[in-house]
Amino acid sequence: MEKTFKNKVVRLFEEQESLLRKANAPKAKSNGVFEKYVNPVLTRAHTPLTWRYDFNEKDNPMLMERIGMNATFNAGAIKFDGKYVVVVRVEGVDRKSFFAVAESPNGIDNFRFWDRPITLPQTDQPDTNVYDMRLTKHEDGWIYGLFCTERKDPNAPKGDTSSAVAQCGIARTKDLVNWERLSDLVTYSGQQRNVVLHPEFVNGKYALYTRPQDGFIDTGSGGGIGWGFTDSMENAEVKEETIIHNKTYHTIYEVKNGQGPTPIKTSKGWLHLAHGVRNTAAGLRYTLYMFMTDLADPSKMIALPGGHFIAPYEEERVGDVSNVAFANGWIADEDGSVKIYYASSDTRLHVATSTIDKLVDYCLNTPEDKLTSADSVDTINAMVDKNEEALKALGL
Ligand code: M1P
Repeated sequence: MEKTFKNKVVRLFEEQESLLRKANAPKAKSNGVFEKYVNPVLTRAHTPLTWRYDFNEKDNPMLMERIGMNATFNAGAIKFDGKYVVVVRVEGVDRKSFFAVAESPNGIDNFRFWDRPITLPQTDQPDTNVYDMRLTKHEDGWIYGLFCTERKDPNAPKGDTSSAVAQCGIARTKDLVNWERLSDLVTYSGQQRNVVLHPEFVNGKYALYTRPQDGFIDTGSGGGIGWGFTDSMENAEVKEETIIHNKTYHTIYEVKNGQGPTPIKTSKGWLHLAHGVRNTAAGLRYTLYMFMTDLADPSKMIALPGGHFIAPYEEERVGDVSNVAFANGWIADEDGSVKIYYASSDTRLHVATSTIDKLVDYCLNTPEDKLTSADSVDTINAMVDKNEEALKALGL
């Protein structure tokens, strides 16, 4: 084909189209709890070419990318108009994250970004960076997006150009296109990240999962998953936070933890997905864990399976921030299937599939972490004892 400018443009679109239409398939091996998939569902190569290239031949005769995209990760998720919709944290090469909607007909592949990123209205204190939106379809009729808004620390000493303050930004929408920005959440903790709105009123109030922290990276005396109430989402204020799941020595949530997506209601309790962080000689390791809380009191823990649920393995372990699995979105369908959108190493977005029945069974029947090696060995031995009988009964 003649290498005219137009031909080169056509080729770019064709190449991207074949990526966008690529079918996904479950990985060959599963632990029986969930299936991971062969391909990530969104990478930086999936971002629209019209965001990145100037297709005016006069202005860009060598057809070079003008606005680079670095990563597509940590996505909120919702079923909307029959489609699987994710609100993705897209990070440009300028390090700024922003939100963009992508949709898929089946939630597994064929994800396609909408034409433009979300235009997020500002408060009177403009955000420097925004990320990790949790979507909650609340019983008040709005879809809320709670996210982290990051700004330079006004109290940083002169010359300190990296200290930041994280707080919870709030926006709401009915169509995922037009967003109304509300005031940032007020709490009486130093900083907040990983704040999530519970989907139902609790005692007539809006209920929020919080993550109080003293500093931007170090949570200091904070770090657990908190719980608090606000009378209204306009000028939301949580006066008191109660920690419902604390960070704990020698666990996968030793350094900090945070609520993932909006919990899912089941007949046996609320299913929660969260992330836990531990330290290693190679830096922090982020994995995902699950727990269940009481139907009538969503702050009351009723099951806490030990260890991680999803961890970054194989190629997932490497990326901009290696050794990270993070999730702030999942979708439960009416047939009981669940799609979990998790990101690996702050770089790309994946899906894992399971069912409500499996996740409830996982939460209720996985042994707890009893916090010592000796107890872990006892737990394994109890399983071996039980299996001697079970395998005999199977004639094996
Ligand atoms: O880089 C890993 C994650 O770090 C932060 O999570 P947390 O608030 O628990 O420390 C967030 O910036 C998150 O986006 C990121 O994936």
